[in-house]
Amino acid sequence: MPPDLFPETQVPVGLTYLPGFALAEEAALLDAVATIAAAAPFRQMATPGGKLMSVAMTSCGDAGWITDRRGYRYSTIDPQTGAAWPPMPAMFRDLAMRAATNGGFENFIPDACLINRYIPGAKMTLHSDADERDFSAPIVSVSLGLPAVFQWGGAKRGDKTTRLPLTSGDVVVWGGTARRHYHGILPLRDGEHSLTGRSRINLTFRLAL
Ligand code: MD3
Ligand code: FE
Repeated sequence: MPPDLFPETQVPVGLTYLPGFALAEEAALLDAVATIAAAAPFRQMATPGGKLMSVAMTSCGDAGWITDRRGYRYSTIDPQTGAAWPPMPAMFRDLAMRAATNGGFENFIPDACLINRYIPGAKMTLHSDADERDFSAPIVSVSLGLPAVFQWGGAKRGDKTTRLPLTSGDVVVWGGTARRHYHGILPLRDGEHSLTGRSRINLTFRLAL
């Protein structure tokens, strides 16, 4: 194919931004997060390098994402409680599936939801999500509470990054090439949100197992 017919900038990356897609469900989603956290508390985990992450995490569904000195991985058991993760609420799965369909992924059925909690100053350094079994499935993210600045890189860690503000109710479907891109969250700015107070909650729906 002549390259000028399909320049790099027009290659479909598989990223679909749905601003405000979850706005009507904000309060119900946060209620469900509180129920999940009552059974599987938010916790700051250590990276394999031994550093405590600034983001507190929990999970629901068939598997949860964990990290410790042995590495990053999915586990069907919450190591903190010794029990299975709380089940994924039907409204979580429904929202993720509706968003995925909007992004062109009609058969996405997530089996895991990682729940991240940021307080002012908390951040997520540039990384690529690589612990899932099947990269052809998208990841659906839902932002709740305080706004954050998302950092969007390329296929390699050193690639140049751009910034995208994410506010409460925003949903993004990350599929195709976008699925392997480096990304992160800049240190959260202090503020007050009517439903979450001084915090941001992010849900990511994944096909992990
Ligand atoms: C692009 N979370 O949990 S959500 C993560 O806001 C994570 O808590 C951030 O990165 C947060 O792994 C960003 C947006 C996001 C999530 C997963 C992705 C973007 C992604 C996976 C692949 C590509
Ligand atoms: Fe990520």
